[in-house]
Formats: sequence, C-alpha cells, structure tokens
Amino acid sequence: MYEQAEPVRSPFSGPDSRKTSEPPQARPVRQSGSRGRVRHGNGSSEDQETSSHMYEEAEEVKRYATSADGAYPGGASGRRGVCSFLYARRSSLAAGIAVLLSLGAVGLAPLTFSNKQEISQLSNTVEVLKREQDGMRQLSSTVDGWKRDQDDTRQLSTTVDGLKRDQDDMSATVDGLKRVQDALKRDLDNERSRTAALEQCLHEIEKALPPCPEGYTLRRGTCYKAFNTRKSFNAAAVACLADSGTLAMPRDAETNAFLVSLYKSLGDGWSFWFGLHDQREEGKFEWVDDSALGTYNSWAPGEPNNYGGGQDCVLYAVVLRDKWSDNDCRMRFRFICQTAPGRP
Ligand SMILES: [Ca+2]
Ligand SMILES: [Ca+2]
Repeated sequence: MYEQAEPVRSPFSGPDSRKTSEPPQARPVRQSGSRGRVRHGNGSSEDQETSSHMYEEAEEVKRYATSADGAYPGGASGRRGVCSFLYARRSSLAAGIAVLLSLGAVGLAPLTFSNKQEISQLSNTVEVLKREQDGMRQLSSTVDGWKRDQDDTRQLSTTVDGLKRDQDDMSATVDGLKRVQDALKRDLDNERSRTAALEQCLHEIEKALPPCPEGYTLRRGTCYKAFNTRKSFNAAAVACLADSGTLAMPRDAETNAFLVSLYKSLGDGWSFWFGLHDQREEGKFEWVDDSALGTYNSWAPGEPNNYGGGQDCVLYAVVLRDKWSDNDCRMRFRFICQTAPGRP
C-alpha cells in the first residue's frame, strides 16, 4: 500500500535514507512495546527511531489529506489506506490520548483535592456555626427563663409587700381588739365583784328574814314549794293562796331552772301548773299577779297553740322536756306555789 508514497527522509533514518527511489516499506503493526511508550528525559536510539517513523507517517497522511481532491491516491483504495494507517497506529493514538488524559488528571487532581479540602473545612465550619447557633438559642431560652423568673420574683416581692402592709394593719387591729378585750375583762371583773357583793348582802338579808312556811324552800328572798297533789289551775291557785301565796312565777331563766329541779325532787314523769295564763284575752299571756309575761319565756316548740280552742293555762310539760305548754285549765295536774318568808 505504500508503493506510491513519496519517500521521506529523516535525520534518524540511517543508511536507508539514501534509497530515495525506493517506495516506503510497510511497517509491521505494533500493539505495544517500547516503541509505543512515551518516555521523558534522555531519548534512546530506539525512541528516536520511533519518533522518526511517526513523523514520517504523519507527513504522509498530511500530504494525502491536503491534496486537491482530498482523496488518497488510488481512490477507494486510498481511503482504505488511511483507515488502515489509523488502525495500525491505534495503540499509539490510544497512548497519546492516555497521556493527555493523565496530564489532565494530574493537573486537575491537586485542584480537586484542594476543593475537597476547602469544602470539608467549610462544612466543618458550618457545623461549628450550627452548634454555636444552637448554643445561642439555648442561652437565649435560658435568659428568657431568667427574665420570667425575675418578673415572678418582682411580683412576689410586690405581693410580699402587700402582705406586710396587711400584716401591719392586722397587727394594729389585733392590738385594738386586745385593748377592747382588756377593757371588757375589767368590766366583767367589776360586775363579778359587784354581783358577789350583792350575793353576800342578800345572804345577810335572808339570814335576817323570818323562815319560809313548812315545806317551802327559800331562794333569793322568795319561798317555793312543789305540791304532789293534782288540781285544776284555779283550784291550785286557791291552794297557794292558803299559804298567803300564788302559783309560782318564773320570770327569769335561773328561777325557771330552780323550779324544774324543785318539782323533779318529787319524782320524774309529772307535769306541774305554774302561774301564767291568757284567760282574760286569748294569746295575751300574763302572770297571776296581773303583770305582763315580759321578754323571757321557755315555750316548747309549737307552743302555745291553744289546741282545740280552749288552752288558756300554762304548765311544765314533762312530755315536752319540761318546756312550757298551754293546756286546758280544767285539767288536773300537780302545781308549784310561791310565798314570802314569815307568812304562815
Ligand atoms: Ca289560750
Ligand atoms: Ca298547748
């Protein structure tokens, strides 16, 4: 295929360079080996030979490619020659491409490595900043909590101040109440002293009084007796008059309690008339000496009820726990009389 190729001279072609009239000889295709490798530094004679052959072949291809008709001499056979030529040099072309890619990789590797380092450092910095941001957020939350605690403390302080003022006011009130209590105690002591003096005086007077009629008991200058006989209200009043007295008139709680204890000394379970009635005007109770009932009373619950329309006389109702009850004056009950000392 190289029969028509123009001979090419090369400074490394050696003695064969003189055979210009002879067509170039086809070279065997080399897949690999020292001729296909790229070497740097000192070139050996083999390397120089390889470079010479490559140069010559490149010149041949260049001439055919730049010819007027763009065709390799010989037409289709020429194109086949180019393809054959490229195919035969594929190992060399591959080596060249590999060299270029290696150079590119070698040149890009430091840059890529540097970028990776910078990205890694930047990523680390971002992580650190994120952690610091989280820390700042936590710190901000803590500060907010402290502020709220501070506000609560201020409110608590205000509340404590208010409580202190209230305590001072209460202390002043308590002091005033203590003074009033002390004054009342003094008054009570005075009253007790006066009462004791009066009791002593009354006792002295009672000792000077004549005695009560037989069967009567003296209490605060009056003689009382519970009769163990049953009479109507009016008959009982007549019996009391026989001792120059009347039915008993308990005008206060102490006298009322005394009379209850007096008739219970006769026995439990009996009711007793005493000197209260509304015989002159319904609902208007008065004592047998015609004096008004007054403020004190000891009515049983629901009494007086004038039950049946005919209850005008009052008794101690044993079934009502010794409380007062109006009843029919004609009924016969035991009774209590009172009289003055010295009377027969
Ligand atoms: Ca009545
Ligand atoms: Ca009644």
